[in-house]
Amino acid sequence: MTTGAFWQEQVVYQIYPRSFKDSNGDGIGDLQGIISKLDYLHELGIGIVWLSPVYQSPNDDNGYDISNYQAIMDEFGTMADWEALLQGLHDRGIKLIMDLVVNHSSDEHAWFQESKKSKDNPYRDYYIWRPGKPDGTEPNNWLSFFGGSAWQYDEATEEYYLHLFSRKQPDLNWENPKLRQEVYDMMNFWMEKGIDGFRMDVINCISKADGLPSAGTDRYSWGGEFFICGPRLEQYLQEMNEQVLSRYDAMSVGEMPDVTPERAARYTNPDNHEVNMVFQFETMGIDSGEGGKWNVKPWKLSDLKAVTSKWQYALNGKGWNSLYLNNHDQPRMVSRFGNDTEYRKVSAKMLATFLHTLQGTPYIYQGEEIGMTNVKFDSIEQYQDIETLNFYREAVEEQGGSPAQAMASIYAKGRDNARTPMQWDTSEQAGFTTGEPWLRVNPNYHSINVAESLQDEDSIFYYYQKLIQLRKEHPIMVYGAYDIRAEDHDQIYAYTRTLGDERWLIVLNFSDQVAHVDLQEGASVSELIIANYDDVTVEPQAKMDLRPYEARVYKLK
Ligand code: TEU
Ligand code: CA
Repeated sequence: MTTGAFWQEQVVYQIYPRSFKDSNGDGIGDLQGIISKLDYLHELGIGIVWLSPVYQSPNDDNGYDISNYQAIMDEFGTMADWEALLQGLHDRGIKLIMDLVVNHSSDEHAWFQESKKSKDNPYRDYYIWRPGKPDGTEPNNWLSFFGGSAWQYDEATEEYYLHLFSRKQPDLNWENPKLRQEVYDMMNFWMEKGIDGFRMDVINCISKADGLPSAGTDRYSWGGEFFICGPRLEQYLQEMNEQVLSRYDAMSVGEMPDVTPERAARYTNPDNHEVNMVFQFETMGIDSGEGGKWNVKPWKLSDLKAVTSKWQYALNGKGWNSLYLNNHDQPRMVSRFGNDTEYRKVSAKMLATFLHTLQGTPYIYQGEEIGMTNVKFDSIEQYQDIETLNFYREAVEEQGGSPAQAMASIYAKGRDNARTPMQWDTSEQAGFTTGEPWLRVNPNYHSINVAESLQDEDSIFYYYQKLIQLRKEHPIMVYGAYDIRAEDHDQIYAYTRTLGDERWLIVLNFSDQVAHVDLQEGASVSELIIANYDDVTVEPQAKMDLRPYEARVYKLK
């Protein structure tokens, strides 16, 4: 195992540029907007920024459909603005990692424009083209992540191309060494500009099984077994590492839907030269029933414990975990795993305590540090996200499902929950823009906003600041081994961390009721490191009562 790397010791902050800060009143967040908030990020204490895509894009999927990997999206600014952003971050000692979206490009990328022209075009094999079945139907039955077939027929050459996401996101063909070289050259272009690494979008989908077999016999079916962690994934990751990452002090985090801890332990083991860490999706799945994310079911603390423990134990001493409970694709964590009404502040702090006291690297998604919540817009017209709109169309218009039920799923799981503009202050549009925002602001910005948080000594913001500071002072928070305690308790999540002779005890109440717990380690507490209620005393005792969403971190004798 590696120790002492910046990507282990620093906390990452994710910026979704479209929703962070608009500098010119067009309603769209931009690079100058981010630049105007660098002191804010510095005050929080984070050490790395992950910037969601800022490249040229027709925005079918808000920048995750890239038409030019080496140009900045006009709406966000210019390359000079981007360079100023990098400089501004580095001046403050903050590193920058860029989003690398190379499972697919936009259909408006020059490569695809060429590729679709003819079967013998030199760019044909940059993408995955196949003839239809003899009866004219799709080459296989795979479903797209965003609903419907993963294949699109193209009249010009009478073949289909594969798109695991939207029709405007054709999959790149990683079997083609020329394509791979283009990707590495592009990555080196950004590394040479001085960035500090990459977050790799759905990177475990780049290797598809030979022959692209159908999944079962249904008309359409989830084909993940044939493209999740496919046969040549590790070969490609090692090649990318060799060609790019190993040549710099670069960080890499691979987004990997459905990855198992066993595989992740391999991919993140430094001996294998693949990636530093992965984003796993198991935690994000604990409130989904049969059929996926839109089938919302209540999550259970026992599942959160089981999944977290599995990942903590599996990677300890072998690889490295990334720690997150929300991002631009997921609902707000305080609404999902905490309580966004009466106990919003205290539960947001409890969840933060959880993330920052596990082994791994914590990721903060913009607005998490002020406890931003999910949103409920009145009608589907007010939503912008392609995944959400496709789901609604399929569920209601195509399958005749109830609009109220579809909206309930969207309220719980829709990606726009996380994409409403950052809430800066109480001025109109939450201080995000002087114009009309591209997506409505959450009406609760009058009480939840950055200005308020910076004035309140007891705010969620200052609690995060303290956690981040503590992490810099105590290697045990970063590296200590995790061990679960009182495993069967249905309100309390307790665990220890151990590094050398040092031991900490973390006790978290995940419920809105007082919880009683008996922990043998409680008898040897010697110091309170941090707590989210302000009157906790340090009394060694095995029996403890924790108030709703209470969090305590103790040092043990
Ligand atoms: O997400 C990949 C991914 O797995 C998501 O589609 C996820 O299943 C879904 O959002 C859960 O609601 C990445 C990006 O983070 C996402 O924003 C992109 O839409 C997607 O890839 C395609 O690039
Ligand atoms: Ca703007």
